[in-house]
Amino acid sequence: MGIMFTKLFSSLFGNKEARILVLGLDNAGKTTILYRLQMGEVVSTIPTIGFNVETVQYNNIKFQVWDLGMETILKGCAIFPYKLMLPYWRCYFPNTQAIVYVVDSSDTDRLIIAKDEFHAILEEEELKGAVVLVFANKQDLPGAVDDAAVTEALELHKIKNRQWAIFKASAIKGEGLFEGLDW
Ligand SMILES: Nc1nc2c(ncn2[C@@H]2O[C@H](COP(=O)(O)OP(=O)(O)OP(=O)(O)O)[C@@H](O)[C@H]2O)c(=O)[nH]1
Ligand SMILES: [Mg+2]
Repeated sequence: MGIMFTKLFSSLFGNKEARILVLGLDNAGKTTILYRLQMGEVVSTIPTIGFNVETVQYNNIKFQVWDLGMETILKGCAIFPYKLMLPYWRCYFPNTQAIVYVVDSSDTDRLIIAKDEFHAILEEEELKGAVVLVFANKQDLPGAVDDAAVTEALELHKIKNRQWAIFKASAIKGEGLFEGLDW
């Protein structure tokens, strides 16, 4: 009876929950996006060591957002650190409904690394069911490429059997982020 009531209450008041992983190369803007969504303001960030987890309430959905600072330990390493770090983060992957992949659209030299690591993440067994939202972030910077260029660089059209979308964003200006969450 209690469970029935909780379910009825949730369906009436739309108390849904979603677990989201925010991933991307170091310096992409993951932590800035997390706090922009949570507090509606820009916080000054330092490279994340470990992870940040926050709850963001939006449109009757409670998003539990995990911002994994995957790169920090091996930053500057010439090999692909994400792939090395994946085994350490796997315990956070189960029950993830969405992956938010953040790209620094002005860091064009590293788009190829961003692509490689993105596809490595998509291969993860526990993340096979998660939808993918890509933020082509830092659109406010002069050298930033647009969403079409990021789509091509990340080879998003190769994604099979899951929903994906890409949005232009500027975490600093607060643009594009809620459009992504709406999706
Ligand atoms: N111009 C501009 N700068 C941004 C934007 N988003 C983030 N930044 C800046 O980029 C830098 C890195 O942002 P973070 O949010 O710390 O990046 P991160 O992805 O969490 O990095 P790690 O924790 O190292 O993995 C900071 O100086 C931010 O202020 C943006 O949309 N535009
Ligand atoms: Mg961070």
